[in-house]
Amino acid sequence: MIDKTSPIPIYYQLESYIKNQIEAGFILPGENIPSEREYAENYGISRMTVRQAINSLVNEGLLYRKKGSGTFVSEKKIEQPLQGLTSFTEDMQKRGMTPTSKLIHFEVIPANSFIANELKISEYAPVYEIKRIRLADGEPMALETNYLSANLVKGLTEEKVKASIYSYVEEKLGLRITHAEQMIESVRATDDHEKLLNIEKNHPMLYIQRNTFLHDGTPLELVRSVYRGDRYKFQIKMERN
Ligand code: 16G
Repeated sequence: MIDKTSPIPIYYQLESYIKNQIEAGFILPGENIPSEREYAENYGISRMTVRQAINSLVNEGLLYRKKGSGTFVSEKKIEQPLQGLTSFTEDMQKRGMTPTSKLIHFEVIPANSFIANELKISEYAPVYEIKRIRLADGEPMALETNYLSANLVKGLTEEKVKASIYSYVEEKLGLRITHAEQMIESVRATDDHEKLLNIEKNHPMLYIQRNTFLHDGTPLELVRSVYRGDRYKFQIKMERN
């Protein structure tokens, strides 16, 4: 596995070897990998070289360290396509995962000037402010805050948003959701995220703002979401024209 005569650096050979072991399922997510000492002894290489390989995999997010207990294999990231306009519920169901939501805030508030402008409604008009933790198979993935005009999306209740906002809007209200604009930025986890999403402070997160529209251009929602950076990656197909 390690070829000392190869021009490929040893740390890189070890890195590829560990990666293959993970991909092949020999070491599973949540399991710990052998210690630096074990790798060094088994392959007759220095601990510094082992550390270099492991550090690189930790930086890539494939492994994570837990103080005092070793280095573990991370959960596989969810690869989310960016080209289709889908809901969290649909995304998870398509993957065979069970979506659930933990509602932490539901209130009708007067729109401030920013929200009014985004939703193209007048300032102080009633909007729902909905904060949900989105879970996949019981694991918290994202924290989402939606703003929707209460005059447009009539009859939304706590029960309904615990299920799916998009299916209520489409199936019950008969509105046609057609397009959205989305912005993605990297941020660090705050105290709030730490508590609600069960992650460490300063953890890398993806902040997403989505403005969703109906077929006639009416803004449906403004959504601010924070997704776990260790569990998500976004994918898009591009064509050069
Ligand atoms: C997704 C959307 C969100 C939308 C929600 C509706 C992002 C990145 N994603 O999470 O805008 O409000 O789906 O989901 O913002 P639901 O129909 O399951 O309630």
